[in-house]
Amino acid sequence: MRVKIFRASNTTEALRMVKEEMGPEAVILRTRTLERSEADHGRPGDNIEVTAAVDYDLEATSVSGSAFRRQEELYRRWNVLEKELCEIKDALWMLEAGSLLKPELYFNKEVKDRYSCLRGFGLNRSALTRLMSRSTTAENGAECVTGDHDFSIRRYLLEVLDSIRIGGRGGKGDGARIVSFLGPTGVGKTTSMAKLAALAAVKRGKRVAMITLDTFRIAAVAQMETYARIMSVPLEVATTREELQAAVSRHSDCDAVFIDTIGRSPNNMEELKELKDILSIPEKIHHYLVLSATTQYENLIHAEKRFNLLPFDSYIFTKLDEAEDPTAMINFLVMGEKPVSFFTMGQQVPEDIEPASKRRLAAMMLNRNRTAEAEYRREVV
Ligand SMILES: Nc1nc2c(ncn2[C@@H]2O[C@H](COP(=O)(O)OP(=O)(O)OP(=O)(O)O)[C@@H](O)[C@H]2O)c(=O)[nH]1
Ligand SMILES: [Mg+2]
Repeated sequence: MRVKIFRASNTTEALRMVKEEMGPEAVILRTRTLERSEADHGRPGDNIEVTAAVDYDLEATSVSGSAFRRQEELYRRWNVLEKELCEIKDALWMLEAGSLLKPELYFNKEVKDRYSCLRGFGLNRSALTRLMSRSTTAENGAECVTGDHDFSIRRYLLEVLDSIRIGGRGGKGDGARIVSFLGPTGVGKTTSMAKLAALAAVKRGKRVAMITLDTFRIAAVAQMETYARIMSVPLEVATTREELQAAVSRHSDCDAVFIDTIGRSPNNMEELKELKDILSIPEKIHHYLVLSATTQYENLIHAEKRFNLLPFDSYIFTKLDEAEDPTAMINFLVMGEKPVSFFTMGQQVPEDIEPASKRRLAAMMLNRNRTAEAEYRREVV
């Protein structure tokens, strides 16, 4: 007989796991609800335990007395290992939580659940510290333990989304009149600008003008001229502050003026200062910092720090379609001080852009969470 213990958040799920692993012949020996102290050692939310067994065909498998004893020994060792793993997990938790939490909260089930759920979303240490430092029901002396895994995920997901600012499209109505697109090289500044300019000119019938400061990259002006021709909007080229000022003045009757800038390395402070100087005209410009969702977290933080020299007003995140894992962007937005205005998710102009939304972020995070959960199940079950 082979005996195995399954744990899940509800009986149906546990029975499904039994059937999947041991087949329809499996017999249920015991079903019980775990004590909270026992459930603490397992996955968050798993509080139902089912013990199941299947009979061996003794002849077919030739399980002799000694083989059976060997198997028993293996189960015994497995149980010891499982116990030790739980102890190691607890020790790690204490180590991790030590710098984040008050000691009296280490053993609080809600705090522990919240922490592992947030970590399951891929939040890094900085983002976790920021979120965990907010007060919880546990800190207020109450516990909110429902045992419903999905409920907890939704609850903590909302908490992450609450910490991200959306908007900052440069004012009321259609937003700021003059906007610029700043950022590292190749992130999608020109394409994002073309998308927004096309939406304003073609879809909303606004009077639009485009100005490019990018005479550096070969074919940059030609790229802009093509967009301008398709949209039937005027295009100006400026390389100095005076030329930019003159171009902006020539289009003072436009509803929207879009300024494309040269991609700059965040490491080159000289070039960034030069860009700041060109953009320092008296008219108010809403500066978008354009960043790619495929960029690593540390590089996003670095770019933000350097481009804040301008300073910029809000973010546009591009290439969501290429980012297999959104966590760098999510961590960045949790830590970010500015709001996120737009997401782009493809190369098509103007289709592949949308106002940033918590709904999109939630979908990306849940998708990541589901993938991680599926991998976890494949490994553990
Ligand atoms: N997959 C995908 N590609 C994008 C997206 N946005 C832009 N691109 C592509 O990224 C490449 C670079 O886009 P550009 O708009 O030229 O980038 P840029 O920031 O203006 O580049 P520089 O001016 O050279 O600094 C192009 O091939 C775009 O089609 C997006 O949301 N998804
Ligand atoms: Mg460009």
